[in-house]
Amino acid sequence: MTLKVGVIGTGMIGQEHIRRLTQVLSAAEVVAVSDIDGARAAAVGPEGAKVFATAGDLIRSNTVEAVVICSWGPAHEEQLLDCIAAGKPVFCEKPLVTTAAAALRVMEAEVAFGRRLVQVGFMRRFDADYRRLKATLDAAVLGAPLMFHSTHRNAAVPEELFYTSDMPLNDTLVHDADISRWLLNDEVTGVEVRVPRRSRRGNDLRDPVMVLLHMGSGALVDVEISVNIAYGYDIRGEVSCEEGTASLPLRPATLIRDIHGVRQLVPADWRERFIEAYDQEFREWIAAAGQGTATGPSTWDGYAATLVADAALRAVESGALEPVRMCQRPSLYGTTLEAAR
Ligand code: NAD
Ligand code: ISE
Repeated sequence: MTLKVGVIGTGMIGQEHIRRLTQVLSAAEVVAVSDIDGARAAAVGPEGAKVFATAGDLIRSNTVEAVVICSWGPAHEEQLLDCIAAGKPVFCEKPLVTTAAAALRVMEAEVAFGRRLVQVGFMRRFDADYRRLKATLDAAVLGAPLMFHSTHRNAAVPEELFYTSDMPLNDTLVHDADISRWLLNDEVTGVEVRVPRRSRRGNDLRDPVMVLLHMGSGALVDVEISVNIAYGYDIRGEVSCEEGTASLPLRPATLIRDIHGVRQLVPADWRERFIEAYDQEFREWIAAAGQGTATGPSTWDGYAATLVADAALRAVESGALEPVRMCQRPSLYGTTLEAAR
């Protein structure tokens, strides 16, 4: 059976996911596209896909069985609520939404529906390196995790993207918040932010930032977010445990030897670094959506990351340790982090 998919938002990652769904993966077909820039949707939609004037029309169309949301974060809430009202499985790019109140509204709607429909685009959980790192930690051969060092460097902010000083904290940090919860089987309870000397390359942007996540177990996570590091997209992670450390390998592995010496290539951007992770993320989404449901990162996980982003924005202003207080986890999302996966 081929899953008939509608894609909302046909910008950078929308186009990337359309390519993936049409050229890389089987079992899915993009039958519809929509974007507030209708001309763009028409230009990048695959041949035969219907262009809908609004996201709501696409979601309610009988030809669409499942939806992929790649619009801007502030548009996600309304589109998610429409998908839940229509009872359609939906993959939503991160961030789930941009405020905790909006996350709660989406969670309430999904809980009232009674079945998981939403998968959030935290692709790191599908990356083979992160999965091996998690398997090592879960095997507990190194003892308890004490500290996680997470480095999140972007070469540059794409010129076409409207990127503000809040976005390293409410758009980029959400990946580190989610992967920390997932790797450590823990929740974030507080956030501190320190702002060092600014990079001249960022113009007026608050860049870089250093974030400290306090986890419920007492473990600490330090996160470097740089969004104008020039040399490439560099994602690193190392966990210090009681009896050893476990790290992500440097990626990709291509090693060049020439008259300048020996060097390793750094991926250009998220498209290159996580290409296999996005493929796997969609394989698993298609399988669950075909059954009328969702697995993987949930609305609860999106809510947790949104609370961390909110706390980080408060912390950058206050300079203090800002608490993260989560509501009680609905049973739809399991009782532990493991069960919710
Ligand atoms: P983009 O600006 O290139 O594309 C966004 C598109 O959405 C634009 O074409 C815009 O016209 C459209 N849009 C905006 N509001 C809309 C609405 N209400 N209805 C329909 N279309 C609408 O941005 P992007 O980089 O493609 O990012 C899109 C989303 O994907 C963001 O939430 C971003 O955080 C996320 N993202 C995730 C990753 C990842 O690694 N998982 C990487 C990049 C972007
Ligand atoms: C982008 O939206 C992503 O999600 C990328 O994974 C992240 O590295 C980048 O900083 C964001 O802007």
